[in-house]
Amino acid sequence: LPLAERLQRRIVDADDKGLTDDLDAALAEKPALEIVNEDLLAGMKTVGELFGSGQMQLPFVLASAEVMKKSVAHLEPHMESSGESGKGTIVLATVKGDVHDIGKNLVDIILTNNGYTVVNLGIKQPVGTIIEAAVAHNADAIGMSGLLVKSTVVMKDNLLELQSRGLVQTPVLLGGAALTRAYVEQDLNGLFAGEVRYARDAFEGLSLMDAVMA
Ligand code: B1M
Repeated sequence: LPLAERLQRRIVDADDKGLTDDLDAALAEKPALEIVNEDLLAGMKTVGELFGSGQMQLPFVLASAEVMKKSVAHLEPHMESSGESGKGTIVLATVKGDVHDIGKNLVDIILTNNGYTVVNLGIKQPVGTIIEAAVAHNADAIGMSGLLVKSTVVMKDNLLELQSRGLVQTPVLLGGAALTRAYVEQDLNGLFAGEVRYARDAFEGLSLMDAVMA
């Protein structure tokens, strides 16, 4: 198989024997972030489709996720960094009830590499913890990630909680596969007195942070 397809297969088959050799070979051809976006994410997409259609069982999805994480960890030192720092602070979390963190951690890497301080709280974070961290770190923005459909409801409840505590001055960035731009920018924006924005991917997360700090 050509290298790009081999990397995709490695994610789908959770095959990490010789993984770093393939990643190093890919690094000789293109930037680390392109490898993530084009090859590794394509593999995860296939995993999601196979799982969604009942052709792959959960333990295998978990194994694929582990190979994805190993790959990102191997590529991370090669990712482009702007060399800046102190551009602003974001508190980032996967919302309550949701364990998916690969996307959130990519957002962390990309923001960190571009000069932001990221307070990454991890997975399954209740809104109270997110609020405490935002206050403690005097955050310029709050970022919430979640991939489950039920997480879109949790995000709505979290916004209402922020609002009831009067925390509407901190912009909120939302991302994750179950969200749509319309849900965030129309429905959620309509019920939240502050600013809530949708990030389709980690790069849009970065441009939204740049806009917040501009
Ligand atoms: Co889960 N899972 N999973 N899973 N899983 C999905 C999300 C699902 C769509 C699969 C499917 O059915 N096709 C489905 C959700 C269906 C629904 O809600 N309607 C699902 C399910 C059902 C479940 C369980 C309930 C299964 C079960 O137990 N029966 C369970 C949930 C547990 C829980 O959360 N309580 C579960 C568990 C797992 C694993 C643990 C096995 C594993 C996660 C491992 C981990 O993250 N550490 C897993 C995986 C890997 C997936 C899929 C296959 C891949 C997710 C992924 O990592 N994608 C996923 C299928 C899919 O997404 N279509 C699926 C790659 C990642 C880079 O993308 O996170 O979307 P993503 O991030 C993107 C953007 O969304 C954006 O940037 C990233 C790219 O640049 N982004 C942000 C994300 N967050 C952002 C925040 C921002 C900005 C951008 O700013 C704040």
